[in-house]
Order: sequence, then C-alpha cells, then structure tokens
Amino acid sequence: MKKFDVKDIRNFAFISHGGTGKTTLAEAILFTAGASTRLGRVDQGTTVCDFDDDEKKRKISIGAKLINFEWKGKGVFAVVTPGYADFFGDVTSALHAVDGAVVLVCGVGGIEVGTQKAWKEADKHNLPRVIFINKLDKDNAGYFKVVDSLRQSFGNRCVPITLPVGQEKSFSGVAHLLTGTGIDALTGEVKEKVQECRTMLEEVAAESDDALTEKYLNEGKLSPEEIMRGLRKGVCAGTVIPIFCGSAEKNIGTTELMDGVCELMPSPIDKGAIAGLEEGKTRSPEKAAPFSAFVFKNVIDPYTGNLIYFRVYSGTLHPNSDVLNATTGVKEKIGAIATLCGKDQRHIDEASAGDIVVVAKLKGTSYNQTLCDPAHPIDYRKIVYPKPSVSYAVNPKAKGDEEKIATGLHRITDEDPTLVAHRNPETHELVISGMGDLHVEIVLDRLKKRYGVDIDTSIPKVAYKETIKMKAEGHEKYKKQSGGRGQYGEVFLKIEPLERGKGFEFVDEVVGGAIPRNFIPAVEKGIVGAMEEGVLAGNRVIDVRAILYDGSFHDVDSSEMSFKIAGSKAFKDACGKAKMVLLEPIMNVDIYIPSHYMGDITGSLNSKRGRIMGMEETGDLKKITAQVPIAEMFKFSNELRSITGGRGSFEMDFSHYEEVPAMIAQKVIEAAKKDHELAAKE
Ligand SMILES: Nc1nc2c(ncn2[C@@H]2O[C@H](COP(=O)(O)OP(=O)(O)OP(=O)(O)O)[C@@H](O)[C@H]2O)c(=O)[nH]1
Ligand SMILES: [Mg+2]
Repeated sequence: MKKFDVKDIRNFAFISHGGTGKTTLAEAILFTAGASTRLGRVDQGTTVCDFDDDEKKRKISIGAKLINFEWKGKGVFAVVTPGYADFFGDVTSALHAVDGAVVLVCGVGGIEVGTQKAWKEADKHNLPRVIFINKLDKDNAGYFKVVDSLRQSFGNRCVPITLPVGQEKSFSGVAHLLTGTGIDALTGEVKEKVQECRTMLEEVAAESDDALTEKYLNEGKLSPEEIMRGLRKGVCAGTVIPIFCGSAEKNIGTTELMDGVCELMPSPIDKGAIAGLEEGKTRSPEKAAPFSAFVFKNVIDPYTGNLIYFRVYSGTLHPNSDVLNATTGVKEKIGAIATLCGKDQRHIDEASAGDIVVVAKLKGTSYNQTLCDPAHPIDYRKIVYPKPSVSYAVNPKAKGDEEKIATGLHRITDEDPTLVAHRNPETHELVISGMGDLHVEIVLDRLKKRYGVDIDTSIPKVAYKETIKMKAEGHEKYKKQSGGRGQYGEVFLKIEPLERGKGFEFVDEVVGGAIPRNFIPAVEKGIVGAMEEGVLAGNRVIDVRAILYDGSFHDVDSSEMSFKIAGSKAFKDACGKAKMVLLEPIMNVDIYIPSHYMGDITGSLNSKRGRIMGMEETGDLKKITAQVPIAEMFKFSNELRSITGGRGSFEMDFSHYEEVPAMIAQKVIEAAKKDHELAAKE
C-alpha cells in the first residue's frame, strides 16, 4: 500500500454485540475499496476476516482481525473485533490501541448487552465514535426506534446523518442529510423527519465550535461545510456521535459510512501527543519523532511462530532495525514489517505514526508491551483485561500427557491474556479459567489440534480452608520406648484465633529450659505440618496463633523428630477444643443483564447464598454486584445463558474467605472423610 501522511491515517475498531455484522461490514467495505475481489459470506466461511477454522466451523469471529486499505486518499487501519462475550479480551486490546470506534447496532435488536459493554469500554478511552445501524434490509427493522433508544441510552449527542430509503416496503439505499443525495427518494415517516434530523445535526455542529454557535444564533442556519466542520470537531471531542445506517450484507450505506469515518474521525495528529507511563514523558504522532509503538496482541502459529501486532504511536520503523522492548528491557531485532488484511501479509518499507502493522520472530515480546527506539525509551499505559469467569479442572485422558498439557497451555496463555492456567496449591488440581464455556472449549480444541492432547474436564474442587473460633489448650506427651532408641517429647501449647488473612504466628514462651532451645523449631515445624494437612477435612488451617509455653524432655530419648510429632499432636488436640470451622472462598461477582431479567437473577443469587451488594442501571441494562461463594458459581455461566437467552454476562474475582454454614460444612466434611477412606484403601 502506498504511504500516507499521518494526517491522512484513520485507525479504528469495529465493535458491537455478537452477530451484528462487523465481519460482513468489513467484507463489504474491502470490496467497495477494491481491496478484495469478491464479497465473502460468514455462513459460507468465505470472508477475509473469519479465516480461522474455529471461526468457519462456528460462524462467529473468535479473534480480532486487522484490515488495511485505501479509502479516497486516506490510509485506513481497522481492527474487526469479535462480539461474542467470551472473546471480549480482544475488544479491550483493540480499543486500547486505536483512535476511534465504529459501533454497529442491529436495526432489529437495537441496543444489546454486548453493545453496552463495548460502549463502556470505548468510554474508558474517551474514544470518538460513529454508529452504524445495520441489517435495515430485514423485514422487522425499525430505524427510528433504534435511533430513539440510542439517544435515550447514550445521549442527544447521537444524531442521524444518513436515513434509510424505502424501509417500509423494500430497503434500497440511504439518503445523506448533508450532501442531500437520496433525500428525494425518501418516503413516509422517514421523509417527515428529514427537517427534524437536519436541525439536530445543525444544533450539535453549532455547539461544537464557538464561532459556529454565534453564526447559528444570529442567522439561524449553517452551510453543509460549516456543519461538517462542527461535526468533525464534535466527533473528535466526543460530544457528537453521528448515526449512519444501511445493510452490510447488501452493501448499502457502507460508502457513506466510510466517507463519514474518513471525514469526521480524528487522525493520529488530531489525537495529539501520547503520554508515557513516566510523568511528563510524551511522544508526538509524527514521522520524524523517535519510534514508539504499543503491542496490543500477538498470535502464536505452531508453524510460522509468533506474530506481533502493534500500533505505532510515533516515529518511523524500517525493516532490519533494532528496537527496545521498554516493558521488559529486552533488545529486539525487527526483520520484515508487514501490513495485515485478514490473513494476507504485505511487506512494507516503513511503518509510521498511526499505522497498525505486524512483525514476526521477536524473541521476547508479546501483548501489552511497548517497543521503542533504544536511544529514546518510553513505556505506555497497559491494557486492563477482563477477568475470567469460568473454571475447569483439567486432566489428560492418556496417562503421561501432563507435560504436554502444561506446555500447550503455557503457549496458549502466551497469546491469550484472558486465559489463566494454574495448579491450585490447595487442591493440587490443574485449573484453567476462561471468559466462558465457549472460550474454554476452543482452548481445549486447540490443545488437541496443536499439541495432540485429549483432555477431561471436571468442576474444580473448592479450596476450602479451616480455622478456629476460640482459644484452647493442647497437650501431648509423645513417648516410645519399645526396642531401639526411644522417643520422648512433651508439649503444652495454647492456640488463639487471628484476624482473617493474618496466617500463622508462633510464639515461644518456654522458660527455664522446659524444652531445650534446639528443639523449639521442631515443635513449630510439627504445628505447621499439621496446619497444612488440615484437621477437619484435609484443608489448610489458617489464621491461628500458637503459643508454646511448657513441656518436658528426656536426656537421651528426646530428638527433633519426637518434638515435631508432639507439636503436631498437641496442636490437633487444641484444635479439637477450639470450635473449628470451614472457610470458603467468596467471590465478587458483577452481572450485566437486560433489566427485565432482574427478578430471575436475584432469585438465582438467593438460591446460591449470594448477597446483593449494589445495582446500577444504564439504559435498559442492569449491573448487579454481589458476593457469592465460589462453590455455587461453577455452573452460573450456563444458568445465566439459559435465563437471559445469551444476553447476560458476568465477571468475577476472589474477594475473601468466609465461614461455611454448618449444614453445608457437615456435608463437605463427610465427603472429605469418604475421599480419605477411599484413598487409604487404594
Ligand atoms: N439480513 C442481514 N444479515 C446480515 C447483515 N449483516 C450481517 N448479517 C448476517 O448476520 C450474521 C452475523 O454477521 P457477522 O458479520 O458474522 O457479524 P459479526 O458482528 O461479525 O459477528 P461476531 O464477530 O460473531 O460478533 C451473518 O449470518 C450475516 O450474514 C445485514 O446487513 N443484513
Ligand atoms: Mg465477526
């Protein structure tokens, strides 16, 4: 592709609720721009963007894709994001790296949970936006119904700029309020609203600029050029959000959308200098400035290696040059640089401010890192990824594949920031956590395809803990004198509950050499060992102070071993009198649902021993904040999907440990006993 001035670069992301038509829209735009020779279809697996086998099979986008093309003298770099909630991580990364967003909204379904979520994410970056109301070719589409709800949810800064022609009978094109094309063809309700919509446009344009405000107040009107100027200023400042419309599938309204994006959305220069993490450090979005870029994504291909996606913030990068990874401090050698359009890589001679490009074969660079000129280091703000919400314990179907699973998972987490794999030290299980069941299913598919491991999944064990509720005393006189060398150690100790989270404290109050100094650490070791083993149901004991205050020894028979055993037994003896309880992990859960599912969800939370902590409402969407024991949350993902028909989503995060209610604790303890007996038999 030819090189453009930075002022002629537009980079943005397509975002929306799942299935609104982002991939199809990208297809239509690429075709219209002459960057592809045919209009592929998602349902036939023939699009530029959804080229991955997993995507073709499921007919949804799974990863963010880049497209790159020229549009009427502008160089465009767009990130086509997935809409399915499980892949929201890629929306987060894309919005971190771009200068604007095109938000698609369905002409039938209107604002959905995914729209709200993506919108909020764009808000975090104050990203300029335009809206595209898609699927207006569908029978039950309603343009103004959607416009009204957009204005209601996102404010009167959302104003129509194109209107549908023939929507009542047969949708055939769009009319443009500023250029006037197609206005004569409008009929019915849409025709009646032309004047009202023009006034809205004029008003938001006038409000964006002082000189225009004055002119509008004095003369009562603005010229189309003036409106355009005001709109551009408003869009860049986030005070105006123009609404375009059309049908991606029929390639209607897409030219007007792209013209609008190129005219109204900011270039990197409009966005201005970019702040580094270090106070006062910035870079100008100019070709001549020192090179800096942010890596927002990487994809590991088992054959071609690691492909690094980055957005250049400043300067110019040439092939075969040295850069510094300012986040890790590692020096990297850049080989070839390429633009990416779907899976099609084109080598380029230089990448400069505003461009979104890829490089391969960097040894130590991955997502969320900064690359820069080694002589002018700068590091940029990091992406905050969404947290995983579903977890499974994983085991290989074939014995001996543990190593392969670990390697495979390690590689996958190297490219997927929303997948967490760890061995739970409490339950000894290998647990993977992802954004949803589909996310986990795809990870398991990849492990099988790429690394040849078949995996069984199960609901993870809960990492219960144990603690005491009151002070108690413990005693053990450990004595063995049958044959060989004897053993002797006597221990008196007290235990007391500590505040939650304080762990373990050992206090030595032995006086007068009742236990010789050199055996005291052995007593502590014994106590620590007993705490790790657990007393009630085999879970780690926490938040206890143990005070060793007396004991006795034998000149010959006492040893470290005998005091260790005595310590352990005395501790267990004390625990038996200290009202032991089970503790369970409590999660902070944020649930997003359309308001009318409120009753069902609060009902579900009540049945899960959940505590509702707060509620927020934006438009038709409710956010419920709750605290729920993790033991109750393993199947919540499925339940939420079936209650809301896939329109709800949630995130969760560990909060704290809390006492398990007695009835439930009893069951857990009995189950642990049974497990223990079974294990002993084996
Ligand atoms: N009737 C009609 N169908 C459309 C239109 N745009 C997209 N579709 C269909 O809607 C479905 C989803 O389209 P995609 O382009 O995959 O939507 P997406 O937003 O990329 O979906 P995700 O990436 O999974 O979020 C496909 O079957 C498309 O053919 C449109 O304008 N009109
Ligand atoms: Mg898609």
